[in-house]
Amino acid sequence: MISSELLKRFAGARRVTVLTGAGVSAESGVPTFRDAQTGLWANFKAEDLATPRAFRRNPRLVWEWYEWRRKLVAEANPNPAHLALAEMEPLFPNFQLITQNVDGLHQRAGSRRVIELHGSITRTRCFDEGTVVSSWEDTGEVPPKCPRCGGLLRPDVVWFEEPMPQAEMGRALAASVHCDVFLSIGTSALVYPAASLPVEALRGGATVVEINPQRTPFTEQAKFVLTGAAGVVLPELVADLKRASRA
Ligand code: BV8
Repeated sequence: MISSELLKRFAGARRVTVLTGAGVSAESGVPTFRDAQTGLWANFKAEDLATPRAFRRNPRLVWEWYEWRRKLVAEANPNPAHLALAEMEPLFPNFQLITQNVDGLHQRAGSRRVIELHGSITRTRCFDEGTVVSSWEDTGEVPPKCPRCGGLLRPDVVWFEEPMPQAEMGRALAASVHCDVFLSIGTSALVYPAASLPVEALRGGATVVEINPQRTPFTEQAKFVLTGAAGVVLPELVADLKRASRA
């Protein structure tokens, strides 16, 4: 049940900012980074594969890991959490969704105002040029080569120890510092600088809400903690918000 106190904070809110993590895609069957890797990836940790060093050391292994994830995501569907966030967007004059996820499921659920802090595995770029490549000749080489410069292709994501995309980070920071309500959903709050956004929202005076079945390092700083799965809590929250807006 969403508390009347929290619904009151939403009632007075014009600017709502949401940060999502891998937990929002968990109910779509996309494993989170905290989940142990399965199958042939069981012996690898995500943090050890999602780095430029790993790619330089073994480009084929890293490329094949992303191919496996790309297929998983292509077969996945947005779940009630993604759909509820898409329904929440038009309820507020100024709504901004910031995601750490690279699966593109928010956009497929209908969310339009999405900042992808860590890029997207639905896009591929040249490791050397840094520019996105939309098609390439399948010569059977793994990873495939850039059609322009012959460099290796890589997923268009931000790896650990790679700098954040400046524009996206700037917009995410502004949307976090200047908002009335900030929702931190399905994130372990362990990866920086994304994990600093809820703290920036607190500093900016926002009502900060955490939605997660588990506690995180941020839980005790949150003003409201909704303990549960995003796919259960968010549809209930959006139904209450819609009911309140009709009252
Ligand atoms: C940067 C894309 C600076 C790739 C990702 C040394 C040098 C430089 C930087 C560092 C360094 N040492 C540490 C750092 C900082 C580093 C970092 O934070 N490391 C961590 C490991 C400590 N950060 C970086 O490197 C960042 N860059 O700092 O740049 C710089 C400047 C100049 C030059 C060089 C560097 C870049 C970080 C981006 C990494 N890329 N993703 C890919 O996806 O393959 S991060 C990746 O992991 C995800 O995107 C996500 O952000 C993160 C996982 O976090 P979560 O999303 O929170 O998911 P997680 O699995 O952790 O948790 C799931 C949660 O869901 C849990 O809480 C669970 O309870 C909950 N849950 C489960 N089910 C549900 C649920 N919740 C709701 N409903 C459910 N049903």
